[in-house]
Amino acid sequence: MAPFTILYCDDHEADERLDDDHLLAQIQFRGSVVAKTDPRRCVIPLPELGGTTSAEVWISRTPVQVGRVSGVSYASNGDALFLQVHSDEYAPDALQPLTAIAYRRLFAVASAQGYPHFLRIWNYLPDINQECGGLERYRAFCAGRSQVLDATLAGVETRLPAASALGFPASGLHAGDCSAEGGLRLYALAGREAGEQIENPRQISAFHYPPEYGPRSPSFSRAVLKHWGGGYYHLYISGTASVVGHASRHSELMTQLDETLINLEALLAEASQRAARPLQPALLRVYVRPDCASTPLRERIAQAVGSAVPMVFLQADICRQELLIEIEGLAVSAAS
Ligand code: 3EB
Repeated sequence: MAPFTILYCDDHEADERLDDDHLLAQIQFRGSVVAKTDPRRCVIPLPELGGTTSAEVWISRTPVQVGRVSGVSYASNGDALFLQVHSDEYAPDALQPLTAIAYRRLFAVASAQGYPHFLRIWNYLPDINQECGGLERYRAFCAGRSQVLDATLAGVETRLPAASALGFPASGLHAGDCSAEGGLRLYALAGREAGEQIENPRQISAFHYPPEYGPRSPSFSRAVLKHWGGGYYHLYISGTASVVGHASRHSELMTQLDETLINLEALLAEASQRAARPLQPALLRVYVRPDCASTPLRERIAQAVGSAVPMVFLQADICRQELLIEIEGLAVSAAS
């Protein structure tokens, strides 16, 4: 068996799960502040489409130990480490050094805990598309991230974790301001041994994007295939959008969705070949820009992946202005 499984549940169940020492992590999607703090609980300030409030929970096979050091909260179960860091932004035009510091802390804590291999990192930041100090904030974030990953990962282009990077509007923002609210929120999964980096044959690797997308290209892999032993595989799928080669394709939501689904299918085929067994989507997280309706999206995605795959729809700003939708998720081998 894999050392943990991932599922979606409602708010109430998520609260109750905090009493369980087999809870490895819990990701809550919501705007409001949550009273209970717990190293395993991570709040992502993205509202769900349709007003429901769900959470993602990682359930461990064995009991979990938790801790907090250097501003990083973590939980581990002997095979996998969950960790998170939230950095306030005192100066919104200093996102690059702030990102670099957050990444250094994550890597230091993961290594000290004995889980030096990052499999998957989630990144959330306010006003991701806003220009600040002459550079779009997403691009400043990418610069800080690559600075640390290039220095930390030996053979960086074959060892990159899967990732997502999404934005949310900062509250109390005045028109034209760069915001200092909300802060940078990262959470991650690390392992004792490395996973296998997977790239998408339809897409240029993000770390090879040409300079028109920013001074430092985005340091992430399209997916990471992790063999947890005994034929059990997890495929951690990065945020996948309507990008072919390095270019964004289509201006309409539904056509972007179709292209995204083709990208996901190609990625799954590539990973299944590497694993020498079929990998099936187990759950999907769909990010859409605000004001998009989820119903036609849900139907179309269910057509492609099957109606049994749980999905959560979140409002978010995608890291390229023109992209309207991005899908990430977990795929597993038959009996994980
Ligand atoms: C793309 O394909 C879309 O910077 O970590 C997707 C997933 C995207 C992760 C990141 C960016 C990131 O380039 C954007």
